[in-house]
Amino acid sequence: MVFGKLFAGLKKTREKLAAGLARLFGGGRKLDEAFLDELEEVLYGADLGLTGSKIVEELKLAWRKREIAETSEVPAFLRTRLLARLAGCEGRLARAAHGPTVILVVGVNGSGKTTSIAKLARRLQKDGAQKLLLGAGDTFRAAAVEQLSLWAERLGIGIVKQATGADPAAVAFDACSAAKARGVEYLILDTAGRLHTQKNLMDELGKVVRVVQKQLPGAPHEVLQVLDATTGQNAIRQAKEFGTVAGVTGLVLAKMDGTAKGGAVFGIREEVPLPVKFIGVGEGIEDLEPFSAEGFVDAILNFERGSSRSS
Ligand SMILES: Nc1nc2c(ncn2[C@@H]2O[C@H](COP(=O)(O)OP(=O)(O)O)[C@@H](O)[C@H]2O)c(=O)[nH]1
Ligand SMILES: [Mg+2]
Repeated sequence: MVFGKLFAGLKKTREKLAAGLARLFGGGRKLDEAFLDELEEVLYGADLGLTGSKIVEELKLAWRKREIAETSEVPAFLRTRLLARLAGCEGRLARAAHGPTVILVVGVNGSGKTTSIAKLARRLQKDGAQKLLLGAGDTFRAAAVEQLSLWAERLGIGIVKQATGADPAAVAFDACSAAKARGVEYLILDTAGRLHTQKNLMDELGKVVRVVQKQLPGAPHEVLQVLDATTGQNAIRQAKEFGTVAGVTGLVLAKMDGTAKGGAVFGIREEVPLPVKFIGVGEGIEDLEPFSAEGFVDAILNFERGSSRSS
């Protein structure tokens, strides 16, 4: 079940946050300044950063205006305000009106790009896509092409590749031509890891995008930036700095299972208007979940489905 996997993948973040919240809400305490300050600390500890502080400010205001009087009303307030900040995030991908839908995957080294591509391909297959094609655009390392080839083989889908050191724009060109010729539904292009500060590599990425655009007008339909969720604040910075340069359309937060820093999603939303589209919850081929704001917030707050939600 979708909900189950997302919930399980957020275990570490939930444990961190829920333990603090349980302590706060467990003791039959009064809603007062001290309570609100402690709440802010708990949220801060779960990497909610600025968002946590802002929500506690909103809560203080509501409390002073007597819109809220008791601690029992706080969880629902938190939930509503957290959800509002994730508006627009959902695990849907843009599609080409006709012809291949092209998804370009970018990000820094080791963030989880190649693995996320395999998982995404698997998910598209399960959703009914018959013809997929991968493009081995990380020509920097031989191992990268091998890694993607292995996944393609396991998934039973085609891959376009060239020798190590080849121009990634040439691979993109070949991959687009093949996608058109073979009537492919989805073409997913891998890229080498790069930092937004590496000008030549960013230029190279620009060239890949231009080649794709020329081959298939309207493409790439998605440019997904993969972020390593375990890096917390660093992931937030990467989203901010990279997104503007590379025309990113959505984010994939990989390795969410390995971190208690899931709250960084909110920090990312504070900094960039990009939607979070998928989260990685493990190393296996099935471990990619479409992002759901409700699923995410309920999982980290430990709200059970059907539990009291006054909003
Ligand atoms: N636990 C966990 N590991 C992941 C996840 N996504 C990727 N990884 C691991 O992160 C490492 C780097 O992934 P890779 O896809 O090669 O990164 P790339 O350099 O960006 O292509 C590999 O060991 C992956 O198995 C995830 O969602 N959860
Ligand atoms: Mg890779």
